[in-house]
Amino acid sequence: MVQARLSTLGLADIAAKLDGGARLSLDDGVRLFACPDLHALGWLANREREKRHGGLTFYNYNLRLEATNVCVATCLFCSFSRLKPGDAQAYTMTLDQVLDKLRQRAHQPLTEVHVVNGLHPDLPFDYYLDLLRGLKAIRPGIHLKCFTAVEIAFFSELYKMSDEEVLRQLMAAGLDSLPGGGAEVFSERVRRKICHDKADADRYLSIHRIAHGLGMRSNVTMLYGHIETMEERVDHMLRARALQDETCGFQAFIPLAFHPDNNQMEKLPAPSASDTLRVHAVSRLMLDNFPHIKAFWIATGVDVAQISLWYGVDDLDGTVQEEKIYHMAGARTPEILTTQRIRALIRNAGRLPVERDTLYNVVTPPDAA
Ligand code: V47
Repeated sequence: MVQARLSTLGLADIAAKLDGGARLSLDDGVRLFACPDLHALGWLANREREKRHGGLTFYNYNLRLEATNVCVATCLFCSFSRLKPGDAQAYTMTLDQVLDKLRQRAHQPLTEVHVVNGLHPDLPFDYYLDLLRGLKAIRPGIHLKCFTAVEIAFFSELYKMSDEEVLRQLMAAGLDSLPGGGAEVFSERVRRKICHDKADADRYLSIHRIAHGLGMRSNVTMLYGHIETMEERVDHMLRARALQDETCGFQAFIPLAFHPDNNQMEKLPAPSASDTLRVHAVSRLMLDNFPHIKAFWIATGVDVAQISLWYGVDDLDGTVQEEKIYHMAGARTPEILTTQRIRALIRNAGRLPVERDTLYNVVTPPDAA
């Protein structure tokens, strides 16, 4: 029956390509975005998801830390950054304040700390090295997923080192992997308009390439639902797919829904739930070499994240806690989801919850309580 619907929709050739394990093209991706039958699209994406993971759905026990929101970049979509250290609401935590966030959670079986910061013009490199060393000293086994490629590029310029040298020094201090932030939309047209004064797409991808070469894993994000075209979304996915062909270092692709409150793009509406489901589904279909498609529940909303588990998504990020970037941009999602709640929402969607660590080793299998 779905096959007949796909034929009526003019997508039989794409379904046949997927059946045969062939790759989808830019044109295929644009046609998928234009498909009015969201459920047919979800059916295709779910088939790809189940080929890789069956019903398994991954999450982790993590903590988000944002040590400073002082940032010299002027991204129009950002509600988090404050340009100058003296601005109202600008903050920079002392190292002890950052480390206390982890110390206070001694009772939590955390496996990951995810750190993202503004581009602070005045902090010494030692601040970041000491932050990594301090976090590892408190919890030697914890995985540190810290600093977007945009932050790495900024460090290279500020501290006058190559990107590789910056990464090597951070790794020696405890860095384990890179998060996917800062990718926005790779299109030069979009970047010129919404984030002209930070690392461009080539630099972002080059830093991930170097990180993979040094043995680290990373993620890629895509900020959608603002001024980008459907072609630009698919082009973004294809650039990520091309680097993955080279390095196999990416773990998850993470579409991020634009949140319009308290920023310079606040006249734009937030993306709809159907657009969110469509973006995740098309990501699963285009990114044949990415193991995981993640719905960041803070950004999608908990209910849509739950539904997305039938639209290509197999990962929900984690407990999160302390997130500021989305909550300052109007997110109404909770500040934390307990692991019990994540497991229940996965089960209630008819899927099997698996607690993973950052590298997708199983921590708690589906049949645990
Ligand atoms: O790069 C900023 C985005 C990103 C807004 O790697 C906004 O596992 C929507 O990258 N509306 C940072 N988005 C968060 C991020 C991330 C999240 C979850 C998991 C991982 C991972 C990475 O947040 C930024 C930017 O694209 N962002 N402002 C906004 N108003």
